Amino acid sequence: MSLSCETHVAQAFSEAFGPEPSGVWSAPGRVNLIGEHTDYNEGLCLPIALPQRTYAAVALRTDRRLRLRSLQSPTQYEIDLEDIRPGNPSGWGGYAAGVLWALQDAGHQVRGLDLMLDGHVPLGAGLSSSAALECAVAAAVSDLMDLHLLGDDSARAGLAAICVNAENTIAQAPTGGMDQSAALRCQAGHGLLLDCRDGSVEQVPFDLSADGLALLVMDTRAEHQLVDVQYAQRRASCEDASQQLGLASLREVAFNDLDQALDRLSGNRIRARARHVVTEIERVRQMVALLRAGRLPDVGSLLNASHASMRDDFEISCTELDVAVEAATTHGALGARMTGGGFGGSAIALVPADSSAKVTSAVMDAFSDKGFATPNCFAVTAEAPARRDS
Ligand code: GAF
Repeated sequence: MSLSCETHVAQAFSEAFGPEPSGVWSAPGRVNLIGEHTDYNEGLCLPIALPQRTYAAVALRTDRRLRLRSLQSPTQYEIDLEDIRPGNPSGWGGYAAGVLWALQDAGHQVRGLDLMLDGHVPLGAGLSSSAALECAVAAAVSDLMDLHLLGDDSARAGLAAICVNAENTIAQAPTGGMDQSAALRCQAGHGLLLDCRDGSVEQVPFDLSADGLALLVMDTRAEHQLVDVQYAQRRASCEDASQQLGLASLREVAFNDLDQALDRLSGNRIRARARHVVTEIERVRQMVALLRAGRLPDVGSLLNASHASMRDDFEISCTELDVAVEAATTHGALGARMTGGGFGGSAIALVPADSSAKVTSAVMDAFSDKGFATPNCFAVTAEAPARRDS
């Protein structure tokens, strides 16, 4: 009989540290259904929490030392809370230790801890394994230190902001915050409509089985160079565009005023970046309206338009992602798009459930024809946010 994920990580904790952990917490990876590179533009996005989760077995210590272990990495960390700073520790330890640092930065009293991680969110697949790690650790620390940050949505919004600070400041990744909100604030069976201007959320029904549909993740296994640099460049271009327009962010450009706004920007490239953001926010609105009207099967063209916008205007796709989307849509998917930061990682396809196998094999064949690595294709549903498991 196979062990549950909770039992497995708890046993690994005991083998590494001796006693049993105080408990096990977990947080999910995410796919974003639509609304890409909108979060740092104060826009809208619509992620779901994945069934794939990262598990953290944790016990508090009486001193201020952190001992960090992972079943996915031979790297071990031992560090005092006082020594955590931007870039230190580096690697995955920065995401875990960064959460302790950010909790202190937010004014909470924290202590040292022993931590064993077991990550089931595919790494490097653009499915937010790092946010899942941060949020599993944050959930554990909140419970163990009685911080009460895992309660209602407003408490969870505060904890998400702390995890974003950890990622931006200690792990030094200039990301926008969607992923931590997804891991902490999504609900099963729903997409999370996140308004990144004021942090408010709405739960939008996302019931694939009611319509006989499935959502396929196609992890291309493509990892391209300079992803971090490219992400930062896109962010800088958006800031440049909003500055040229004299606006706080591109969110302030109304969709109906897009053409006039584009006329006021200098350079085709920056116009294309702004066009992606403004049209993508509008696509989120349209998709939410369709979902609320019970018209999930009709969202395919929005997914396709989103992909085209990321490929042509925001230029964050890559050949592998384009091939996956093209193969899926020509073999029965209702729509498909890359998801996440881009330059590799995963695409998603909305498919009739009885066409899943056909679409998957079409994608595999297309990759094989091109000589690409074999993609990892699997169906996902909208699942629960970060929680205590045992
Ligand atoms: C990555 C980032 F972490 C998010 O903040 C978001 O910008 C996303 O890329 C693109 O939508 O996942």
